[in-house]
Amino acid sequence: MRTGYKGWLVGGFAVIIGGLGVAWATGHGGPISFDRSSTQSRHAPSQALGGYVGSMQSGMRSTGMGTSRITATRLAALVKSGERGVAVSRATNSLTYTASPVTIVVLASPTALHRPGLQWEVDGRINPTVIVPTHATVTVTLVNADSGYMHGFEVTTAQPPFAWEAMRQGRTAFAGSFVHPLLPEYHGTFAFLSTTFIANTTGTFHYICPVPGHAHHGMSGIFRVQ
Ligand SMILES: [Cu+2]
Repeated sequence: MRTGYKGWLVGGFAVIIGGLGVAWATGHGGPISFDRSSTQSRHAPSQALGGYVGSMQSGMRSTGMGTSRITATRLAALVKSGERGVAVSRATNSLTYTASPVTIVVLASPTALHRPGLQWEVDGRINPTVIVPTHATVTVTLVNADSGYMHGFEVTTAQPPFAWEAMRQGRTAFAGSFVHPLLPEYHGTFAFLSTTFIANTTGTFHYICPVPGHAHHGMSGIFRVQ
């Protein structure tokens, strides 16, 4: 029993130290600059909660290398770059991309900027329907614009209504259509991370935040491949 207790204790300290390492690596992340080449990340599809946690943890370990931070000013420029090649419809609240590659900048819960939380903002629209052509190469840059909570990104096969643990309802729709949760706004800087995937299956999917409760409370939108 004593061995088990010690094992638990050592394990607990390892988790705490590991957590501090992540907090240091991300909270005090390097220079504030936007270098797209350094932000590419690919994650294996999360098949179940185990897969989700596994991919999130592997992502967290690489956070120090993969995550950068930008100021609100640079973020505005980044958002502008995501507005190229898209037809915005206010009537249907949709963004239609007709050519590959597709570049999308998604703001998670932008409470630190100007809007209420637990929703997505893409090209100035709230939770818009995103439409991309089949076989398009899609690069999504997730920016956590929330002042208090972590947010991730996933295009999932799950369909609404989304449960508390929405990430258990379906699978990651495409290899790589997942970004692990990023830390919130920190002293006026925003964590961001990109992923690139091929939208190789026609159909109606959804983009969600995989953090428990967030899709349930409104962080979701339609992602249509046609
Ligand atoms: Cu979230």
